[in-house]
Amino acid sequence: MTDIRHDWTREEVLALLERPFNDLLFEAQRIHRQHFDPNRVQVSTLLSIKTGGCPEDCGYCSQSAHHRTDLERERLLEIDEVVRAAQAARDKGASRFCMGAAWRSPHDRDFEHIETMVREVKALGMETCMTLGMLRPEQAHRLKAAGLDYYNHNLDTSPEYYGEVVTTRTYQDRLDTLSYVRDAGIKVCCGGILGMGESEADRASLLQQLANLPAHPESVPINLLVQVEGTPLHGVEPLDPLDFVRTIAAARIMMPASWVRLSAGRTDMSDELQALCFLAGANSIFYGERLLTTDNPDADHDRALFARLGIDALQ
Ligand code: SAM
Ligand code: DTB
Ligand code: SF4
Repeated sequence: MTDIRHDWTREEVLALLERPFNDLLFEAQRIHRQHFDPNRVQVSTLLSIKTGGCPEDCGYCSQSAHHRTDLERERLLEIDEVVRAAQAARDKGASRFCMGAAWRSPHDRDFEHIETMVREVKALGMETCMTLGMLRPEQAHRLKAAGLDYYNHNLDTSPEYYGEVVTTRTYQDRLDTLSYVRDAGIKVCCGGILGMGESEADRASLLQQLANLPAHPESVPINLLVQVEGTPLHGVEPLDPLDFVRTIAAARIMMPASWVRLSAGRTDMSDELQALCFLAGANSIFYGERLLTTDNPDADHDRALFARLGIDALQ
């Protein structure tokens, strides 16, 4: 078994990212097989429970009130709307339901409502995940008590590039919430976005941050930027797809026991590119036609892709 390390240096990560492609993928797949069944992929379905009007200024996001996008702002969904969406996702084969809100942080007045959502989705026999922005320690404890399995909170990019993308919060704010979530005993889902105009050194630095956290996030979403018209990052130079695959492979090598999620951006990827991502060690995806506010591949297409690749969805 490979060691679980928390002492990666920038040079080591850069050296990984720069290895000959075949060596890097071979090593990632070798390590993948020590920890996981290579032909099984976990599938989660997302739902935006509160859309748009967010006070944060994240340069990639359709939901920021700072940018002029086409998005309609919506109220917090009712419990029965969420439960119906979760049921539909479960019936289509998703085993985890991830609920996202366009908040800087949740208001205490909404908290009982949020707790009820967690309880009711759990009662359907699904795993639950939420992403609600920054939390205080007692809010993390309340979510744990309600039965929340995962909390998603991304570092998104390197500490060095962060200020180019978001100015309304700091990297340390993100790290603080991650520690409250971990300390409350909730599993951590934490990753980033590639293709935001960052350098290879930034990708190395993001991976170093993730792997050197006190515990590796149980789930590591690697998103490819979905370019949304009206956001500051619309029109940024696209990333070389092979560099996306390299980053997945390095994440697999550095966090060998974590679920690495091939996240946003799949509608811009060929089936063959996605197959390379699975070979590089990605073993979870978002499943269903919608991410939060943007499109995801059709469920039928994903089922056909899994069948072509001999992949089973994990139940
Ligand atoms: N407001 C909360 C927060 O930021 O933590 C939760 C929702 S936010 C939409 C969740 C994550 O979605 C972000 O951290 C970011 O990684 C990802 N995301 C948002 N817009 C994206 C885009 N256009 N392309 C790729 N990933 C995106
Ligand atoms: C994550 O890393 N990616 C998901 C989930 N965590 C919440 C969100 C992707 C959002 C893509 C853009 C949108 O649909 O608004
Ligand atoms: Fe708000 Fe989250 Fe979008 Fe940032 S990523 S603008 S915090 S919804």
